[in-house]
Amino acid sequence: MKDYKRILITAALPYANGPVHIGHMAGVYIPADIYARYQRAQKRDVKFVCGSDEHGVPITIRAMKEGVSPQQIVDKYHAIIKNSFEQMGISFDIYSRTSNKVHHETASDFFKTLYDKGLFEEKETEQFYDEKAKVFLADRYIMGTCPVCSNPRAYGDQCENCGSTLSPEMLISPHSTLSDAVPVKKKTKHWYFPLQNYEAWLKEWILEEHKEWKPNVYGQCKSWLDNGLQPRAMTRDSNWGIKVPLPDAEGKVLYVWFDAPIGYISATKELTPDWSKYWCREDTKLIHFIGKDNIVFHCIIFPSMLKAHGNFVLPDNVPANEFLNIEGDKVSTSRNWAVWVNEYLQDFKGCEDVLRYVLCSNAPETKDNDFTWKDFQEKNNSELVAVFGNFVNRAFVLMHKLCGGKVPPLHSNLTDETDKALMENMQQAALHVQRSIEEYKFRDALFEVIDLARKGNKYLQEKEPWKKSSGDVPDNQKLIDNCLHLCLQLTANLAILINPFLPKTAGKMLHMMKVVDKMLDWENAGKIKLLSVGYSLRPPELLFRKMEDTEISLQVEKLRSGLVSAENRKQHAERVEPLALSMKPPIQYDDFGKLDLRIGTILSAQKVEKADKLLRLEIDLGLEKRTIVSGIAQHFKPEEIINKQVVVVANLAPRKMRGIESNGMILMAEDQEGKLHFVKPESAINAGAPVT
Ligand code: B3M
Ligand code: ZN
Repeated sequence: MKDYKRILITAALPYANGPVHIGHMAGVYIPADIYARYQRAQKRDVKFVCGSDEHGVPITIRAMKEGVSPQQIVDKYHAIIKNSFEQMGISFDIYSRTSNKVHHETASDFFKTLYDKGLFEEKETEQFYDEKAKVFLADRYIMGTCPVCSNPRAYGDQCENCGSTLSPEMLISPHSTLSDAVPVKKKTKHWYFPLQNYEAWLKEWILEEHKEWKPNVYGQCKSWLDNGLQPRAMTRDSNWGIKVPLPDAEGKVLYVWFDAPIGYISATKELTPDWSKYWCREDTKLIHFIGKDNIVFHCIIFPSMLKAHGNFVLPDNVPANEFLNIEGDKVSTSRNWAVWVNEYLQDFKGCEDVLRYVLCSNAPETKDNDFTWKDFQEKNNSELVAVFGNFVNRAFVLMHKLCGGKVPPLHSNLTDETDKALMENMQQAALHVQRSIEEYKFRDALFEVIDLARKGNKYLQEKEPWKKSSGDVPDNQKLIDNCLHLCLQLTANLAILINPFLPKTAGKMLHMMKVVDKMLDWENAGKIKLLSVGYSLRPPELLFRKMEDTEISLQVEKLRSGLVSAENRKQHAERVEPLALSMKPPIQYDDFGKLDLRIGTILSAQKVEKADKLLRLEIDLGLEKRTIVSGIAQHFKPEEIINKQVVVVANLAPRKMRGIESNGMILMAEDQEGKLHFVKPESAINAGAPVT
């Protein structure tokens, strides 16, 4: 093991051609984030970089389908993706994008360096060309039957069904994805990188020096190397991308898989003037988190480029994951068989950690795995709520009830074997979690944390401090003290251990314990004196809520009803996610005239019990007051909106919500981020004024 001084963590740059789905999260971003948070807790020098991949065919195809420019596509999806990551608590030090100037310069310079070293082979070859669309058909512009698995929808660069890397020539009965035309061959010039020259070195570097890489990664590399490497074109005919920085290269751009990984370097440059410390010194530990379809690019092609360039470090590890299926079926964006993170965040506000939990405990670390909504509910209800949340809650409730809300002392002379075993468990768990994370075994690590909470519950069950409170035996209070002292120290330990996985939950626990972030430093893990005796703690807050059957079946239904069948897939592709939300069909003036819209003033607002989305509003409508229940609780604090004016649909038939009769509705506007804003008059006017 090398003695590393700093750690540079990269997560695959998602294509900005659509939102991210839970498969991306489980495979790449959640493991990368756990690793980054853990390393920061170890107080190591860490940088965690990522950004949007904004070039290549996936972008231009999406632009054509939506009938807008590639720039509009990347702007739209970059914002959506960035927002999803932020809300999910993915703690990138920077989330950049490959359309940035610094990236264009860095990638250009990289290409120039290899060119000046005479490393490219310039070749004119015949390539597939679509005469209708007047485009050369590389990568995803061309489709056909996969020679490996016979999937009829394999792309010119890859088969999404079996994961094979392909070239257009390998496809059986190829056709253009743009026009469906059968392509013809046409001459074009490109710059090829002679991968075969790096074969011997790669064999040594990977097959000999990195035997510790995950078997799925090592195996894929070995099979590539056993099959022999070929020169690979590093340029494309296109006008979207980074221009080839050579004089006679009109209409040529860098191949997206040439520029995208260099994006890791550009993002680091953008992050810190110290970037070269992370990229150019041997004592940096570079780790690439990716999905299995990116293995060859990160283990073979990019390292060969880095080696050829000569100035940069090579990855120490590439802990790629397999794929996450959904309800037994492969994720397919064209069939819309996916759970989109931005939609999850809308539907399950405040439950970001639940998704992190389920996706980590179910991560496809060694083989493809399955996500089901039932399992999501089950894991939430029987592990997060019933084990982890329950233990923390019991410890706090009992401490308030039996120890006056303060951390009780530990009377060492009275500790027994059960107490000692619990202390031992805390220390062991910390070591185990640490070892597993360092070995990229995040599922095992998380299991260990929950298991420790489970042991806490068992301990409480055995000790039954609530039964001891009668007070007639002299040592009773001391025994209660010991039990709750240890339970609270265990809670503090659980906060440290869960922090890399469920950071928001750890934050809530810190708040309850009234301690600062520093307590979460990893050096505290396994210690049994984290909370001082006599220190008063806050009342418990609910860490997790139960997931009801109805919300789960709604999700299953949503998934099934969103499924696009093979036949109408084409229309769907043209229809999905237009930049402006699709308009509703026209109505007559009379339809509009039926609405009675009024200006109202909010007189009071309060949360509706057991409904985290609802506020109960009393609204002044001029001649009368109204009660309106509105689903805006996650956007506004009740006290913030008193006296605000709103537009009310005043003649909406009454409706009961959570037992409260709601008489009307208020109008809201939703912004790009999904945040709600009131629609209101420019300056205050009389309540009851009609809106016409
Ligand atoms: N954008 C491919 C993908 O999303 C690609 C990753 C680039 S990492 C440098 O699968
Ligand atoms: Zn295939």
